[in-house]
Amino acid sequence: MKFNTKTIHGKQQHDPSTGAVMTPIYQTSTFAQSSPGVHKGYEYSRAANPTRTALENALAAIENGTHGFAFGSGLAATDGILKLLKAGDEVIAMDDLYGGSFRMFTRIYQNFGLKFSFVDMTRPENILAKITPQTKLIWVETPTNPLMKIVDIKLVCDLVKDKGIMVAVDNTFASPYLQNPLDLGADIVMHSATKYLGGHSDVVAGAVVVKDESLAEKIHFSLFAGGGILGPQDAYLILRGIKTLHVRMQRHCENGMKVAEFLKTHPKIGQLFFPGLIEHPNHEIAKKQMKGFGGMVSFNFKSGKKEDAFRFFERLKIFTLAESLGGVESLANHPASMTHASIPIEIRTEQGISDDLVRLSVGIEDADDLLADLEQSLD
Ligand code: P1T
Repeated sequence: MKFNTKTIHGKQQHDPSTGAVMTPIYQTSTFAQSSPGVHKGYEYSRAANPTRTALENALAAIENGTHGFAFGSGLAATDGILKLLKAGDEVIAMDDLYGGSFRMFTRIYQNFGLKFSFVDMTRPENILAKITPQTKLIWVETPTNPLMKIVDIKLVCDLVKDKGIMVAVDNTFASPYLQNPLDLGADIVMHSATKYLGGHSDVVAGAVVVKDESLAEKIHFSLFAGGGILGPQDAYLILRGIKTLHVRMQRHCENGMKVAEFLKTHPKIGQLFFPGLIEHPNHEIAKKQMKGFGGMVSFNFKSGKKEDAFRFFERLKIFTLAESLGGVESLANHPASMTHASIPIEIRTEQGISDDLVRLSVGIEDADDLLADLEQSLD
C-alpha cells in the first residue's frame, strides 16, 4: 500500500461491533468481563482503548513499524522512551533540539542518574568520540528545532550497529510523509503528534513507533505502567488529522519553499535556515533521506537586533505569534524567549539561537498572502 493510501486505510478496520466507517470515540475507562480475565480484548483504558488502538495502528502503518503507541504529549512520549533506561546509562543527544527535550534530559533524568552528552551529529565522528560502554541511547532530532540541521540517520545507525545502542529519532519536523527513520535503521521513532500528525493546532499528543517485538513490549509497559496515555477524544482527533497528512504536507512543502526563496533575496535577512536551499550545509543529506523539505523556516536579521525581530512579530497579520508548529495556519515563534527559553543563555548563544532568530511554521494558506504578510512586516 502506498503512503497516500496508508494515511487513510493503513492497519484500519471498520468498527467491528457496528460497522461504523470512522472509529468511534470509546469514551469509557473500563470494559465488562464475563468472568475474571474473560473479556473482548479490552480491560481498562490505561492498558488499551479501541480508539487509541486504531490510532496506534495508523501510526505503525505510516511509520513502517509493527507497533505504535499514543502518549498524552510529545514530551510524555520522550519520557516513555527514557524510562527504558536505568541509572548509570548514558545518552548521546543532538546539540540542537526542542527546548523541552533538553529541559527533561538535564533537569529531570540527569537527577535520576542518566548522563547526557550533546553533540553536533551533522559530524558523526562527534558521536563516536562520546561512546562509552555505558552508552545505551542515541537521541537524534532531524530536521532540528529551531536551526534546521539535518542528521544523516542511516549513517548514525550504521555507526552504532552491533554496539547494543538504540537509536531514537524525533521525527516531528519531517512527519512520516517526508521521512521514515525505521527504514533507515532507527530502533524508535517519536513524534510530537501535536504538530503535523494532528495538523490543526487543536490537540496535544505524542507518538512512538517501533518495529521490534521485545522493544514494543517494553514501550507498552512504560506507557501502561507510567500512565502517560492519550485519551480517546484526542486519539480520535489525531487519527482524523493523519487522514489528510499527505495532502497537507504537499502544500506545507510548496509554501515553505516559496517563503524560503522570498526571504533569501530580502535585504534585511541575515542567515536563512531551510534544508531545501542548495546553500544549506546539509542540503544533500536532506535530498537523500527526505521526500521534500517541509514547512519550517528559520532566519535571523542582518542587523542582529532583537528589536528588529520583535517589530517583525508585532506587525504580522496572517502569521500568528505563538508556540507550536505543523498546523494548517502559519505561525511565527521567537525561540530565545518562547520554545527554547529553558535552555541556559550561554548554551543557546553557543548553538546560534540568537535573540534575533525567528522560526516560521509555514501553513497551507495561499502563498501569495503569506509572502505579502512577510513583506509588509519586514518593510
Ligand atoms: O509539545 P509536545 O507535544 O509535548 O511535544 C514536544 C516536542 C517534541 N519534539 C519536538 C521536535 C517539538 O518541536 C516538540 C514541541 N515543540 C513546540 C511546542 C515548539 O513550538 O517547538
